[in-house]
Amino acid sequence: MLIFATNNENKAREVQAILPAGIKVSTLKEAGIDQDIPEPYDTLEENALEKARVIHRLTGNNCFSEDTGLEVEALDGAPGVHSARYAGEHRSNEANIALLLHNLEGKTARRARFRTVVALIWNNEEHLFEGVCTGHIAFAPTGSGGFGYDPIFIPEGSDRSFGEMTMEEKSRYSHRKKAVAQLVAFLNQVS
Ligand code: ITT
Repeated sequence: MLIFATNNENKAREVQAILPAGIKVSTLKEAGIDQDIPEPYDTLEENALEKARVIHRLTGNNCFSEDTGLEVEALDGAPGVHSARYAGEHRSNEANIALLLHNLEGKTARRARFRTVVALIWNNEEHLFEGVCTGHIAFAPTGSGGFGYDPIFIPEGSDRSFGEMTMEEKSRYSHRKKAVAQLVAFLNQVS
């Protein structure tokens, strides 16, 4: 069994749609694990590893996790690793988006990127994979698809936000798709 150590159902849905049929993954919920995993560190890499380590210690299973951040150039990389709690501990997507748009008011330079780090523990060894999607922050939210910051992120090569895309369309550009593609390549090599 390979466990995906996440409590975020949107992430789980996206990752499961990306994985080929031959790679079977259980989410924490499916594995019957009810555990809130801390993300105490200042880098995506350390947080992703910590999540995978907690679940590996608990279950002894091969497992992976991922940590994602939205890095905005004009804000020196913020919200970055703090993306989930940008507007406070209540982790509200609407409040996070409102604060980000507020902090970018009057700024025309709106380049940004999503970065996903996948941490895999496979036969007691740790591996990291990274996926980046560059684009820019819109002036207002559009669409009701996706999750998190999707309604205000327009990937390079499109004029629509992730919020306006289906999951399959988002995956053509996405940070998560690129990181998971590397995970899949690794798993195909070793299994
Ligand atoms: P885990 O259980 O996997 O830790 P999480 O919800 O805590 O799930 P993250 O810390 O990785 O996930 O997410 C950081 C923030 O970035 C959070 O506000 C998400 O909504 C947002 N986010 C992550 N991936 C995103 C994506 O593909 N599109 C838009 N927003 C995203």
